[in-house]
Amino acid sequence: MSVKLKIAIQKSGRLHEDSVKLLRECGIDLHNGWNKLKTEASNFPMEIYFLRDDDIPQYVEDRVADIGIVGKNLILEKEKHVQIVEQLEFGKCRLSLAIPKDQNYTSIQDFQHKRIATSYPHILSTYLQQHQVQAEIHEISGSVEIAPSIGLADAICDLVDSGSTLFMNGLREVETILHSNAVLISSMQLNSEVQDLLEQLRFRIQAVKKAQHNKYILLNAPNDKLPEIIKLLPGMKSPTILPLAESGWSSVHAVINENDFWHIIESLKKHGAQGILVVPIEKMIV
Ligand code: PRT
Ligand code: ZN
Repeated sequence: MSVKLKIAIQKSGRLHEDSVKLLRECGIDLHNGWNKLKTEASNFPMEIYFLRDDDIPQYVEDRVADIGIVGKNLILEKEKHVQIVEQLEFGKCRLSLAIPKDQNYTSIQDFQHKRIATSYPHILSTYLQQHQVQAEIHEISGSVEIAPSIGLADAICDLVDSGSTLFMNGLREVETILHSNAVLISSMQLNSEVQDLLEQLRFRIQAVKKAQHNKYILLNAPNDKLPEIIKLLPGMKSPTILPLAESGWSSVHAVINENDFWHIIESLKKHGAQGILVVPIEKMIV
């Protein structure tokens, strides 16, 4: 039987769609298996398990799955024997402490001897210990945000994204404990054939991530301005310069990072660039 890379992803929920999208962007074809618990890729030796996110770290630790995609928050909370092999660009959120919005707040010491409801007791107690705060932690598995209004707790520690859940429940965020995102995790030991497949997948993920951070740019420039324009454009090695049909003009092609994007575009215009086109990159292999 040929070796397959077994990956566990969330069956439904916040990470499901982005996990599937990432596999697709990596050229892995998973059609006709969405409602099952398990499917196979048609063009990569991969088996995909659809699970509750909470179960994924254990499955990977037990090597039922070789790898998985989950929130970093879950990995830090569950402390399973697995390793993070790739940081992913989705599932971004933070784990924060929040209190009723009309209460004063000065510092973390305000939590001394308070009752805090959370689904993250391990991360929270470590954080409180680091700050020498003694508090009563109430572990609850869901709807943490209603705990203060029903008298179960004085404060909560929960995941926050837009902040609207806190707002709607009359709470305000006062401390951020950690920033989280989805991660690719792997069992501690994979046999060498499976490890090779994982490296192939990681290579593709890195190409997708790099492409998302870069844009392909095309512009026209008068030849006498080329030296200055080239200085502004790093490209992958250096920019490509092609002559235009109109004499004295060239077309310049380059790759620029999104962080420098607007700054570079403004400088290019100042230096005489015209007809600037910016195109997304699908994959980028350097
Ligand atoms: O069914 P299953 O057990 O698989 O899913 P789940 O319901 O346990 O998890 P799910 O799908 O809610 O979240 C999966 C992962 O997504 C989490 O472990 C995080 O890594 C990540 N993530 C990103 C979030 C959020 N953003 C998020 N906003 N997880 C939960 N939330 C919740 C939060 O708990 C709160 O209730 O959304 C609410 C806050 O959102 P805002 O936008 O109102 O601030
Ligand atoms: Zn869950």
